[in-house]
Amino acid sequence: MPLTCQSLLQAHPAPWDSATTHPFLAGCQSGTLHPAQFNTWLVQDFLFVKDFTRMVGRVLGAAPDDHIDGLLAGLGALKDELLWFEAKAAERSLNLSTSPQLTCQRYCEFMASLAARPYSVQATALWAIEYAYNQGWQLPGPMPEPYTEFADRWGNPGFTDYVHLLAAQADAALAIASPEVQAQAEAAFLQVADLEANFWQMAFTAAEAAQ
Ligand code: HMH
Repeated sequence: MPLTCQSLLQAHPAPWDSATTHPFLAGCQSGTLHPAQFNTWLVQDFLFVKDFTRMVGRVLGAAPDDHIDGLLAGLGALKDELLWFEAKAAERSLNLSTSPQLTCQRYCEFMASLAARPYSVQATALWAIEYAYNQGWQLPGPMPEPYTEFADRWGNPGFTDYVHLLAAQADAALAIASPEVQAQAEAAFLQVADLEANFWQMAFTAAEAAQ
């Protein structure tokens, strides 16, 4: 039985739950999150998305012909997303010319390291990174203002379709991967889960200290 995105989720429910449910997201939903916590996330996630865009560019470079179209669409959406982050930061008078925190830096280093991995490992990590936000922002239920547009960005039906496409592409690549490479893909999935949990925690606590 080849590894699939679905089998990864079934094999590792606890790490995936930690990646996609966090007091940060619950706090957005209940209105108890402090603006400093949200703003920390916003700035750090902008820095993350810049490096994530570079990663998707590298995944595209390694992709088979029939995956190019979907990845190009993803890159087009990331162009809009970066501009949107800049607009959101400007509304909140946040300075985006700042350094990544250690947790953000570690995530970016992981994404850079994927370049040395086979395409199926890269495709699995890409799916996991996008699915984490697709689920995370939707699981708490409808988000009140000012968070509605943030939840919609990663929860909207078009983005959900894109995540399904990424899963299908990862599954296709995993189906022809060796057991050794499948084991690397599983490890990458677990790393993404861990890095996601840490990213929420970074925003949740770093800003608390700054109150
Ligand atoms: C930390 N993970 C993080 N930020 C994002 N914007 C995404 C995933 C997008 O899917």
